[in-house]
Amino acid sequence: MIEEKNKNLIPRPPIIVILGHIDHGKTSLLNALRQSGFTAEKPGGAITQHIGAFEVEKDGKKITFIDTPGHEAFSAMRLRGAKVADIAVLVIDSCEGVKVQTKEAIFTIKEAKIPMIVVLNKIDKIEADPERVKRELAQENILVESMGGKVPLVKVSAKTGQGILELLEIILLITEMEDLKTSLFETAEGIVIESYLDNLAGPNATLILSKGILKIGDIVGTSSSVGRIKNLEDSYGLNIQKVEPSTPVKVIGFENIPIIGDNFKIFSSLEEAKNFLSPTLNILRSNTNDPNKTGEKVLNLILKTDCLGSTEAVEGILNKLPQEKVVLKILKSENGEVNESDIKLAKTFNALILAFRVKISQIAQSLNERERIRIIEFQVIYEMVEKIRNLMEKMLEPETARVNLGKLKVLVNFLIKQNRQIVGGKMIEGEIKKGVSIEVMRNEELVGKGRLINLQRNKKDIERASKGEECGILYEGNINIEEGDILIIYTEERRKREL
Ligand SMILES: Nc1nc2c(ncn2[C@@H]2O[C@H](COP(=O)(O)OP(=O)(O)OP(=O)(O)O)[C@@H](O)[C@H]2O)c(=O)[nH]1
Ligand SMILES: [Mg+2]
Repeated sequence: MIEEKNKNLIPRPPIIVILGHIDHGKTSLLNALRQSGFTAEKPGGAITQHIGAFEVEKDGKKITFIDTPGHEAFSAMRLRGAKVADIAVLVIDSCEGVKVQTKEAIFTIKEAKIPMIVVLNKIDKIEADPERVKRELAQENILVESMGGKVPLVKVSAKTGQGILELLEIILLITEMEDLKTSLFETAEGIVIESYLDNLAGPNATLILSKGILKIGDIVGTSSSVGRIKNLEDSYGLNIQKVEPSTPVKVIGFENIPIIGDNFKIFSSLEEAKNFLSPTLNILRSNTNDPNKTGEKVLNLILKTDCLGSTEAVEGILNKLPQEKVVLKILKSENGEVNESDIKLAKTFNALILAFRVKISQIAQSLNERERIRIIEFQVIYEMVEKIRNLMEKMLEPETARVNLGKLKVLVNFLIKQNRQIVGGKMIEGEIKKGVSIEVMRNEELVGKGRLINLQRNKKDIERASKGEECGILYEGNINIEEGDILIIYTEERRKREL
């Protein structure tokens, strides 16, 4: 029986996950690997905020690459990438060396128990110091081949193309050793790599099959969504009729966006697929009422994002903000453009709308001309986080900090007119300057408070007077100042409170 089954097994292309610290050149490397002239999803240098899957062909052999973001907020995406992959490529900037997310990636790769290839990128730069990076890797218990270890290392420049062929060859070599097999005769199943809501085409998902063949017209289901496949698109944007294991494919036909990381299967009917839907799904999305959040003030938020991966990252990073003083409450978190009901909800709960990589619908825009709900549109996660942090800090009462500047001994009171007086005196400590507040001390007791209106010497305005100097002041306050009084000069600064 087993033998019979084995006969059906055929080799399948390897799935390679590209991991590494932010900006170390993962997406650039992938572009270089594709070397096909196709423009990538994002220009080099922009922060990757999505997982991307692409297929590359070398000597007639297919290889699937999964690009992951290096920003700290996306650890869940990196983890998922490593879970579906057969081999990991750890990209390290040869000038920067091992960084926080490099270490995280090493941990993730070890957890996934998959072979690793170290790529030292940006080798074209004069600051490149591969030997230092190798030593840093050794400290993380990664011994590369030239250091007597087993982990292959390739020096690469995504910019010039140096080392790219060598990397492809190493990948194919490891693939042969891994002996990756699949069957085309079993019912198709696999994993959801990415999903998002396209305003025109509807729910959109990128899938990778582990076995079987997926065709247009098939009924697919995950624990979160079902649908009949209307369209299949390969990683070059070309429409295809069917797809085999390991090749990433964009699928249109799901009734709503499936959760990324979910497994999918083929069903014989929509009813059967719907039975597979998880009844506990909503629990997953209601993570906002954390009892640990105790702050006395609340900032209500409505979160609109382009895909579930973004939702997860944005929620994750918002939850990391300190919330002892101001609590962030996410009223609703959803994929898709900002719509009329978001504006209405925001109005009811005095909420702020965060729009991450999504548009605002026409109707919502015109409604908002009247409602004037604050909508923050953003493309880059950490810029948004700083904005929210600022808004939270603005909600806190400012702290006033008192700074004592000096003391003046009153020698004479020239004139009293209502609550204003002209007083002459000598600075016995520190200094006095315009804009200060004044406390009046008599026999070491506080008898009154006021402020400085003007400062003069010899009837001319001056900016300041220091210890030992005499000056005349125009004082406004609630007490008649007498000869011999000591005036305490101080300022009160209002400081923004921190979270
Ligand atoms: N000189 C040089 N610059 C490179 C090389 N590879 C990438 N870069 C530059 O490094 C910057 C970051 O490159 P990306 O490919 O966006 O880096 P990334 O690792 O995908 O970044 P995230 O996805 O945000 O984690 C860009 O400005 C690239 O042009 C290289 O081999 N040589
Ligand atoms: Mg990138």
